[in-house]
Amino acid sequence: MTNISRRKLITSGLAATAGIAGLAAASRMARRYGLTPPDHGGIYGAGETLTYAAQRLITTHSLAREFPRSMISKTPFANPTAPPNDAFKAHQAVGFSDWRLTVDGMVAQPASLSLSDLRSLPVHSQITEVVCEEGWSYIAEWIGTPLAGVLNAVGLLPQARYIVYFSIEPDWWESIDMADALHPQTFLTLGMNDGDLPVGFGGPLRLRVPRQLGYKSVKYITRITATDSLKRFGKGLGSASPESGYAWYAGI
Ligand SMILES: Nc1nc2c(c(=O)[nH]1)N[C@H]1C(S)=C(S)[C@@H](COP(=O)(O)O)O[C@H]1N2
Ligand SMILES: [Mo]
Repeated sequence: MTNISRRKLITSGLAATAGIAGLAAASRMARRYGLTPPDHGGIYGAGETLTYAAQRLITTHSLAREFPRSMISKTPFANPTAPPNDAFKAHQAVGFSDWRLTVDGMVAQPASLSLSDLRSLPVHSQITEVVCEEGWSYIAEWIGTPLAGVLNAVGLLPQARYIVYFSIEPDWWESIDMADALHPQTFLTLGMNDGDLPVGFGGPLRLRVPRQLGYKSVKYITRITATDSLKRFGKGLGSASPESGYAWYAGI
C-alpha cells in the first residue's frame, strides 16, 4: 500500500471510530499506530489524541502560512515574560557573548554551540505569524537556522522521537515530535525584522515553531535534548504546558 492510501485508511478509520464508538475507540486506534501525544491521559486526553493523530496523518509536510513583506506588523506585541533572572542578566551584561546552546541526549556528538557557531550555519528567513492562545497575533520576519541542520550535524540517533527544549527561564520548557523538529520552518532564531532578535521577543535565541501556537516558541533557549520518551521530563506530560492545562500539541 502506498503511504498516501495507508494514511487515508488510518484517517478515515479514526474519523469513523470517533463517530460511531466514540473517542475512546479512536484513541485505541491512534495508539496502535504510535500516534498518541504525551498528554493523552486525563479528561481531555481522548480529544488531544484525536487532534494530534489526525493532524499528523493529514498535515505532516504542510507549511505554516508565509506572508508578503508588506504584511509585517508595524507594532508586534512582545508578550511580557517574567523579569530576567540573575543568570540572564549576567549574559546580557556581556552582550550575550558567552551564551551557549547545549545539544545533547540521543545524538552521536553532543555539542555546546555559541551564538557565532549558530550564525555560521545556513541563514534562512520566514515571514510567519505568532498566534497566542489568548487570541492575539502578529506577523514578523524571523531569521535563523533550521533546527534540522543542527540535529543533522550532531548526528541525531534514529531512536530519538522528540526534541525537548529549555529556556534560561526555569519554568519554560517544551517538546516537539520529529515532524516538527525536522520541519523546514522550525528555526533556531537569532534575528527578527532585519535586526538582532530583541530580548522582548526571546533574544538572543528563540526556537520558532510556526506550525504551533505561540507558547511552543520558547524564548531564551539554552538547551535542546533528543529523547525517545518524555516520561523523564517534568511530570511526564511532554512539556510545562499540559502541567498548567494547555495542550502539548498546539497545531494551528
Ligand atoms: N521563555 C519564555 N518563552 C515564551 C513565553 C514566556 O513567558 N517565556 N511566553 C510564550 C507565549 S504564551 C507566547 S504567546 C509567545 C509570545 O511571543 P511574543 O512575545 O513574540 O509575542 O511566547 C512564548 N514563549
Ligand atoms: Mo501565549
